[in-house]
Amino acid sequence: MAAETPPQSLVVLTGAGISAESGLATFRGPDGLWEGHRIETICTPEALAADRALVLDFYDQRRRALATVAPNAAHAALARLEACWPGPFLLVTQNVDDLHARAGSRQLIHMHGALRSALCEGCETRQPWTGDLADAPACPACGAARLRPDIVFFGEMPYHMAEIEAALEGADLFVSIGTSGAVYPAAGFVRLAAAAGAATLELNLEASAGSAWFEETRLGPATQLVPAWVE
Ligand code: BJW
Repeated sequence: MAAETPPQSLVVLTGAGISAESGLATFRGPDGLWEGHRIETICTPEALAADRALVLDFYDQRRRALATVAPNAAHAALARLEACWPGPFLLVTQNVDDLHARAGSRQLIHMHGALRSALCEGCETRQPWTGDLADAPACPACGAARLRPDIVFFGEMPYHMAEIEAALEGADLFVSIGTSGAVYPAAGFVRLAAAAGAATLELNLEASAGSAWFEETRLGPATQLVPAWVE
């Protein structure tokens, strides 16, 4: 009797490119500067300490912008894929928007944090947060310390790394969508997955810093490439 083939394990990584056609700016494209600042200079613990108002304003503006955008065909296709995928499935996003969840994705890790969440600088409690942080009261949990954006700054450890690395080590297929491959550790995921024996596919508008590591790269807008790959 032939042995049954086990269901394939899939890990998908997404970046800012998947939300670009929903109207959210990417970081390193032509519209990637915010009031003259690069993300590498705003998104650091040092910047928060030196100019707290600037950093809070940056994230307050982006949190408000979430109310004006909606998931696109690429987010929707990934949610459909998860619903019918027969094996282990994990969607890891570097994005701090909530468009994957609003499209229906559930096996989802926000490795760089979330705009609609606040982190206490004292007790490190996280709580859902939809308003501005610039004028937020002290942390409701400990009543003492200040709240900051629940965002992984440069030099800080991305969230859920052990779970992500375990999924990559067991993956049969790794797919990267709309990310430049400029920021680690996410930029190294393709090499971890390939070393574990996974097939690797990149879907991006243009060739990225990591393209050479993928077995296959398909170029085009995510709203076309992702539904075409999923169906
Ligand atoms: C489309 C499209 C369409 C457009 N359709 N596609 C030297 C060497 C190596 C590493 C380091 C180094 N010095 C420091 C480091 C580490 C550092 C790092 O990587 N720095 C680099 C700048 C070199 N990393 C860190 O500090 C991280 N922590 C860390 O490493 O901890 C230690 C550790 C050790 C061991 C294991 C684990 C950890 C933390 C990184 C935090 C990143 N934070 C940010 C901001 C927070 C979130 C936010 O404000 O939104 O995360 S930076 C920013 O870049 C954001 C993104 O998630 C991230 C990646 O950007 P992404 O998504 O790729 O966007 P873009 O704009 O770069 O690219 C968009 C792509 O889409 C492009 O390719 C377009 O072509 C494409 N596209 N339209 C399809 N319609």
